[in-house]
Amino acid sequence: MYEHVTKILYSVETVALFMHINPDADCVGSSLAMYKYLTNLGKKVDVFLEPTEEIRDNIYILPNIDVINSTSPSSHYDLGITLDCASPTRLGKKMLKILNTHCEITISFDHHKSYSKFTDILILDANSASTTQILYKFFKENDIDAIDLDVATCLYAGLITDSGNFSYNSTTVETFEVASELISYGVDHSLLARVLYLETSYNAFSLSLRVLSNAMFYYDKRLGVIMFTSEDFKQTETKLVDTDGIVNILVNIKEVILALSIVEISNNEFKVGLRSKGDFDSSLIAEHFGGGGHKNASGCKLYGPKDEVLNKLVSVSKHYLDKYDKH
Ligand SMILES: [Mn+2]
Repeated sequence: MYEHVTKILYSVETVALFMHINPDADCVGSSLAMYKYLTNLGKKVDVFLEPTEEIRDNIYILPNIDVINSTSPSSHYDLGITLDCASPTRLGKKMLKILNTHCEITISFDHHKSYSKFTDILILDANSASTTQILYKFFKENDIDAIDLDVATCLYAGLITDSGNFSYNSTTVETFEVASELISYGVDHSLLARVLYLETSYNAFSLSLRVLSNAMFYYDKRLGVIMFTSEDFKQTETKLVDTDGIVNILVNIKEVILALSIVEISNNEFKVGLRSKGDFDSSLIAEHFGGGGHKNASGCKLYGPKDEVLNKLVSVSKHYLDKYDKH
C-alpha cells in the first residue's frame, strides 16, 4: 500500500519533520513517533515547529520532546515530511519556506477531510481517527522492527486525544485494533489518558470558570458559545494553549448540538474552535469562514470587531442547524 514511500525512505539520509502551528497531541505525537522511527532506521532527523508557537504543558510527557527545534535547519534535506497539517498556511511562514526550499522531496501524512495539497506526495486517510493511526499502519508495513516503546507511546498519544478518548465518530474497529497493538509495546495508557486527556492546570481551570460562567446559548440551547478575551487571559495568567478542551464541556451538555469557542488572538482577530455531536458536520461552518477540519471538531479564523464576529458565527450556525433539523 505504501511501497512508493517505503522506496523513498530507503534512499534518503537526512529528513526534516514539520509540525503545524498551535500543535496538538496528534501533531506532536506523530512528529516524535516519526522522529524516533526514522532514527531507529539510521536516518538523521530534525524536527521543526514555527518558532513563535508554543506546546501545551501536558504534551511534554511525550518522549524525545526536547528534539523539537533543537537544531537550526540545515541548507539541504533529502526529504521533508509534514504531519497532521491540512494546508500550507498551517505550517507557519518560516517552516513553509524551509519545506519548499531546503527539501528535495516532500511528503504529507494527514487525516483531515478538508485538505489542500502542497507536497509532492500525500498520504491522506480522512477515515483515520488520528494521523498517528495512519503512521502506525505505515510503520508496520515499512519495517515493524523499528517500532519501539517511544514510538508506540507517541502514536498512542495522538490516538486518544484525536478520538476523544475513543468516543468520537471517527473511532473505528481499526482505531481499537491499532490501540491494542500499541499497548502491547508496554504503553502506559492510563497515565497518558490522565495527563493528556483529563488533566488541567489550576490557571486553566480558573480560565474555564470565568468563560463558562459567561457562556451564551442560542436556538433552544442547540448552539452554545464561549468567548475568551485578552482580559480573561490576563486575569488568570493563561495563554491560548490553556483554552484547549474547555469547549468540550459545552458540547457535552445534552441540549447542545454545536459548541463554539471564540478566542481573541489580537485586536480584531479571533480563532474559532467548533465542536459538534453525531452527524452534525461542524467543518462546513469552518469551511464557510475559510477554515476546515473534521466533522465533530474543526476550526477557522475571523477578523473584525468582537460583536460582529459573534453575530456572523451565530447566524451561519443557525443556517446549518436549521438544515440539520430538516434532514
Ligand atoms: Mn490530528
